[in-house]
Amino acid sequence: MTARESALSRRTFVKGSLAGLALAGASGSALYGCAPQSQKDSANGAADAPADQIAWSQCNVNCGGNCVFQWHSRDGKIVYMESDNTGDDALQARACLRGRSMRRWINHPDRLTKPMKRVGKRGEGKFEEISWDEAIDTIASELKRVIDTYGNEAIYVNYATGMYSCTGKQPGLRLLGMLGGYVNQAYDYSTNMLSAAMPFMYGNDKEKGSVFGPYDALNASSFSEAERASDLVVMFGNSPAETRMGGANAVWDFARVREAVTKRGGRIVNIDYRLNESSSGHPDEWLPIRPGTDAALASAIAHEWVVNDQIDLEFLHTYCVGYDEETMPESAKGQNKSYRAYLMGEGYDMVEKTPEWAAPITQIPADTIRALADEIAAAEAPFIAQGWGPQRHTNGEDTCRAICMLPILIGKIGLPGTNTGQREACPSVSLVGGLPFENPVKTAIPVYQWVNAVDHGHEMTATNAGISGADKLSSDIKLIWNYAGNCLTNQHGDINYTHDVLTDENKCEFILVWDTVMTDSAKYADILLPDAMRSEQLNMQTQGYTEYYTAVVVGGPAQEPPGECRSSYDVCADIADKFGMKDAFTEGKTQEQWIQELYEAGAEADGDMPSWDEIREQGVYKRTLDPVIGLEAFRTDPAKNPLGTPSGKIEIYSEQLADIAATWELEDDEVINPIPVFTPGFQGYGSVTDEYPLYCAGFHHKSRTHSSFGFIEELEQVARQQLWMNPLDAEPRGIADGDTVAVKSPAGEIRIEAKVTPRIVPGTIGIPQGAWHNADMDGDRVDTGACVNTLTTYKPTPLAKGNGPAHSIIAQVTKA
Ligand SMILES: Nc1nc2c(c(=O)[nH]1)N[C@H]1C(S)=C(S)[C@@H](COP(=O)(O)OP(=O)(O)OC[C@H]3O[C@@H](n4cnc5c(=O)[nH]c(N)nc54)[C@H](O)[C@@H]3O)O[C@H]1N2
Ligand SMILES: Nc1nc2c(c(=O)[nH]1)N[C@H]1C(S)=C(S)[C@@H](COP(=O)(O)OP(=O)(O)OC[C@H]3O[C@@H](n4cnc5c(=O)[nH]c(N)nc54)[C@H](O)[C@@H]3O)O[C@H]1N2
Ligand code: SF4
Ligand SMILES: [Mo]
Repeated sequence: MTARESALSRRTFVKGSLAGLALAGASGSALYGCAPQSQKDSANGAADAPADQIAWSQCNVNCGGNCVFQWHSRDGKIVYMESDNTGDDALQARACLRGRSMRRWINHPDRLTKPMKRVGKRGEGKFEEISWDEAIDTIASELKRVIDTYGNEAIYVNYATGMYSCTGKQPGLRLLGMLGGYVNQAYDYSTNMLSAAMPFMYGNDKEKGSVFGPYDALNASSFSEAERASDLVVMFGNSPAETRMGGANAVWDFARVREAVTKRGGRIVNIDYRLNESSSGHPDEWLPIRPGTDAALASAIAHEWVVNDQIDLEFLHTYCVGYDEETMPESAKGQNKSYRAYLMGEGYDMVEKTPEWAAPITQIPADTIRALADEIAAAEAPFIAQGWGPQRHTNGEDTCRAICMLPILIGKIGLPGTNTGQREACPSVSLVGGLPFENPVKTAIPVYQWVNAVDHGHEMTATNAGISGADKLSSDIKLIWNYAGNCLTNQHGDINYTHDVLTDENKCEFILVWDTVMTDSAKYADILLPDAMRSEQLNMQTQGYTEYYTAVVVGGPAQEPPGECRSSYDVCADIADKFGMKDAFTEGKTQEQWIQELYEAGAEADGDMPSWDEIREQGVYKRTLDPVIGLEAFRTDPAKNPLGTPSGKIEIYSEQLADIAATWELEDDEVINPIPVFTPGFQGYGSVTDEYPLYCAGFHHKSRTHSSFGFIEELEQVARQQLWMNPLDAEPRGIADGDTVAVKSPAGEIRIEAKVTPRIVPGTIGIPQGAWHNADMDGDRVDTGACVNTLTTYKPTPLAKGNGPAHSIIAQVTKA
């Protein structure tokens, strides 16, 4: 496909614009397949129905799709939505059912429409409407008080992903930066353990041109490359059909991968604790595995390859450090610390990692492990990819590296059709930037540590809590700025514990929440602001992080924001005014002017994007990217293109990790390993008890994006919040499909409907993450909303200090 894939869309486009939306002509609307009856009548001249106003927008939730919305409005009110119908239909970013329900969200009677202040206890959810003046005064004076009393490191901008656009969250960051800054966050909730651990293996060094990113196209190959040249796809906990659902999203790429690979006589193997929707209904092989044990499976496959002489020694000796004694760094030579010594039971735990060893851990029979080892070794171009489920465990830091050992050991890296073991690549191109901001504060906390930083930040250091940019925190967190996120409670770990920390007003003194509906996190606000949604203002966003195409969407507004909702840009400008900084904040520009300027800067840098006037007309600009092969340059010439590791090679053994393990303050059950070994982790393999005899893991659910859309009843009807449970576990408990059950973990208790199904490995239950927490927090705290974070325990992982407990839980289930 050519770069200017948008040519067709320009010809067929139905005109829409900012103020005074142009009316679509009857012939224009007839170009779209699914115009409603009144429109079709109008096109035929049968009735005199009013023509729609058209405005473009995008789905801004954090699923990475950034699917295209084409809003149809009448009398200034959205009436229905079409999705992307521009250009080549193989490249249409068509919205999934969630995106297509956005109108129900935007026009929901529960929309927040006025600023409010808390009148009850924190978390109780009692608020009183106030004026914007009062809200802005309070926010400005609290910011001033906290900065004057505790310094800027007492301000924390909570992790929040509900609004992807070039504005939205950015105005707040720009404002806070101008006020002296805020404590930064390292990593994210998506790839927390992987982002912390993988750079030790594949490197991260800007000067060497090897920068690590969990979403990048440097360390991973694209699905389009698998489609082009792979003959076997092995996926560990990766479900594009659920987590990248929209039109031009990876689910579509994956469908094409399946077609191409099977045509070549190859297969797709999906390793997951449940039969996920990416493989159900297809002839792929599902290998049910106990969650959190992928490193044991990888070790056993590796062991097979060693004993059958299927290892690529030449590759390991040329490109890697630490496979065997020959390539161990000086500091670790002669101590049986190589990866091979681990596999053969000559070092570390002194246990040989045979398939028979792995079988009871993983629940995968030894013969099946052997067959898989043979199949991968025999493939010409195995494409091995892991989703982010396996790393979102308490042993995730080792698991993600252990999976990457598979392509490394057989030298299937940097070659056509292969992948590095990471998730398939996402485009590294952003066509447009966001509102600029700069944070003078350089100190960062690992993202999952914020509750600890509220509770006892002053005790947190580089070696006991993973603080970076400084040796320690200078203050506890005293002010939380929470824009478009539900991570105060719902999406963070251990809601019951977090509630106790947040309700102590001596700890965090001020909480600002900015949302569109009354979420569980919003209940903890001291000031709660209503936001105008993207489709209610001029908006722009570049492509998401999941498709191998690049795009930019510019459009809106499709209707006026309800009540007193305003854009965050305008509100932040008013707060800046209280500090005498309005002009510096706005630079004399409106949000619309910023967006145009950002677009034009992107277009100029790209050289191929349409003009501002053109994009305002066509709404969408997109083009495909060429397939990429992860680490191809390194494979071709490792001397010229070294990795960003200290040795410039793939570090199977990391001296840096060995150093961290020796110098950090760790608890007895916290282990950091220089090589990727199998460790059970906290509430991992072997930790079940009589009281909590089941393993419990989570997964991302198709009826929501996290908690977003969680209140749209129609979506809940499509894919209900249910507990997955194998009949082998349900029957002895007298539980039948559809029963309401109680799930109890060491952290809390929920009520949920049981889905009794052989689609989950026995001994483990599965709960979709993101359901809306609903409990009497002054009473029994039993969560009838069935939010999985009522069950997770707040214990950050050893290296990343991350949200591994998200998928590592032990539990008991009883009939409620
Ligand atoms: N146990 C467990 N916990 C998890 C995970 C897990 O797998 N298991 N996954 C984790 C991951 S990967 C992530 S990314 C996080 C995500 O956690 P969050 O970033 O909190 O994501 P959402 O739950 O989607 O919350 C987004 C919020 O933004 C709001 N919003 C939407 N549009 C607008 C807008 O226009 N303006 C404003 N102001 N607000 C808006 C929504 O109403 C919603 O409250 O959750 C993490 N939590
Ligand atoms: N529909 C929908 N799409 C989304 C989101 C959403 O909430 N809903 N969230 C978006 C965001 S922000 C993110 S970060 C991504 C998340 O993307 P991922 O992190 O990849 O999603 P998960 O569902 O947590 O995990 C992927 C798969 O891993 C499996 N799994 C869990 N633990 C293990 C394990 O130990 N071993 C193995 N082999 N498999 C395991 C799960 O059953 C699941 O099928 O998705 C994005 N897309
Ligand atoms: S796939 Fe994701 S971005 Fe696309 S419409 Fe669905 S929720 Fe929105
Ligand atoms: Mo995420």
